[in-house]
Order: sequence, then C-alpha cells, then structure tokens
Amino acid sequence: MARSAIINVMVQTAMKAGRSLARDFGEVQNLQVSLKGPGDYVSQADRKAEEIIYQELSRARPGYSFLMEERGTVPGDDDQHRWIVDPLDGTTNFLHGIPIFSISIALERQGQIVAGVIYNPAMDELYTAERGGGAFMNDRRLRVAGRAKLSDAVIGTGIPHLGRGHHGHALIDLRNVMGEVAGIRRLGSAALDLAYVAAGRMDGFFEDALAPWDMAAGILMVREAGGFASDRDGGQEMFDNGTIVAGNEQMHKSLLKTLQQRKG
Ligand code: 2AM
Ligand code: CA
Repeated sequence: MARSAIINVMVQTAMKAGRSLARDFGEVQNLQVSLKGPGDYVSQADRKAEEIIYQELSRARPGYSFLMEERGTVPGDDDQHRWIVDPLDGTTNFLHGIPIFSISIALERQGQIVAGVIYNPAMDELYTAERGGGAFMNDRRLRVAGRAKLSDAVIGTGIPHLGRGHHGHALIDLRNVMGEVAGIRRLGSAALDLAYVAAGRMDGFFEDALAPWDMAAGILMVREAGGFASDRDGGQEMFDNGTIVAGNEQMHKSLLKTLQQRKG
C-alpha cells in the first residue's frame, strides 16, 4: 500500500521514537527497583522520545506548531497546521514493564484532524489513518467491529487520574456500563484503546479527563475505520471537556445513552 508523504513523515518519526522507547523499556524490565524506583528513568525515556519527535517533525515540516504532552504548546509560523503529540501514552504500563503503551501523533489542519499515527513499539503494531483514506494496522485495512448489542460488547475504559478518593463519577459510569455489557477492559493507553476500537478488537471505548494528545490520532483512527467518536454529550468538544465515547454507530449511541444515566 502506498502511503502519502505526510503519513510517511509521521511513520518514520514514530518508528524512530519507538526504537528509543523500546530500548528504554528493555532497561525498565531489567532495572532493580531502587528506593526511587524507575520513575525518573521513565520520565527521561518520555522526554527523549518527545525530543526525537519534535526534531523530526520540525525538520520535515518547518513552521508547524505543536501541542505536546511534555512541552505543551510550541507556536509556529504556520497557523494552519498543528501537531498533537503524546510521546508515551500508557506511562504507568511502561513503568511496570507491561507492553501496552504507544506513541501518538496527529496532524491538525485548520482545526481538523487530517492524519494520525499510533505506534506500539513493544508489539510492533503501527496504526495509521488519513482523513478520507481509511485506517490501517501494519498496512491491513481496519474496520470497527460489527456487533450491534451492548450485551455482546467488550468495552474499553480508563480510570481518570484524579487522585485517590475522587473516582465517584467513574465508578457510577462503570457500574452503569458493566450492567449492560459482556466485558470491560482497562488497557491504560487511551490512544491504543481507540486504535483497538478501530481494529474491531473492542466494540467501544469511553473515558473522562483525557487530554487532546491522548485521543487526537485515535479519534481519526476510529472514524476512518467506519466508527463514531464524540464527547459524552454526543458533541464534538472532546478536546475542551476531555471526555470521549467511541464505537460503531449503534454501540456509540447505546454507550452515550447508558452514560447519560449519570447526570452531572
Ligand atoms: P499517559 O500514560 O500519557 O499519562 C489511561 O487511562 C489514560 O489516561 C492514558 O492515556 C494516560 O496517558 C492518561 N492520563 C491522563 N492524565 C494522566 C495522569 N495524570 N497520569 C497518568 N495518566 C494520565
Ligand atoms: Ca497520554
């Protein structure tokens, strides 16, 4: 399958940062757990990956602005284009030697996500999507799962990082959804959760308190695989309110309805 120039740039970048993460992940698995633990080491791995991505993308497309997890906003001369980057999504998994983490890179043009790449270096799974061009995993075309009933569905979610004792809302959502579905999965990388929905591995996904870099590439991935993604009110303010609900058309609708049982 021929990839477009922009997807090529994003793939090369994600693979390069992925090699760096994979090396550091190997080390994490070998690290003696010292008093400090591998935490500092992991934030270094994170920053190193972000630096690679920043350098590669700035060189390939000078002037584009950035929104990155570690650096935050980096303005550019080109006000039409913005990279939205998470250099390491699934940090807690990475820290614990669990191979479920990813690099997420999205490109926004005039406020619209037009390309997305999500790469899990530990499993060597590369997800790509371009607006209007479909979604792929390692060049295989992706399609969201076809299940229509919530009772048959495996649904992914995440527990928002709000600190101990602040999970009341998440627990209510979880109870409401668990009452209706076949199973719940909690992977720990929102970008990969969305890629898994695109790949039909999970029938849907919902989470609150996410940042744009956790979901930008994944939203496009789901849509280009024929699915739907919105905020929990059914609107398109995911980046503003940090909520997301995704799945095939029926699943997305049913999940929205189930989540509406919690008001406020
Ligand atoms: P991260 O690994 O890049 O931090 C898991 O439910 C999802 O929540 C992951 O995508 C994770 O991204 C994200 N997340 C958001 N805020 C977080 C925080 N403060 N600590 C850890 N994960 C966070
Ligand atoms: Ca993240």
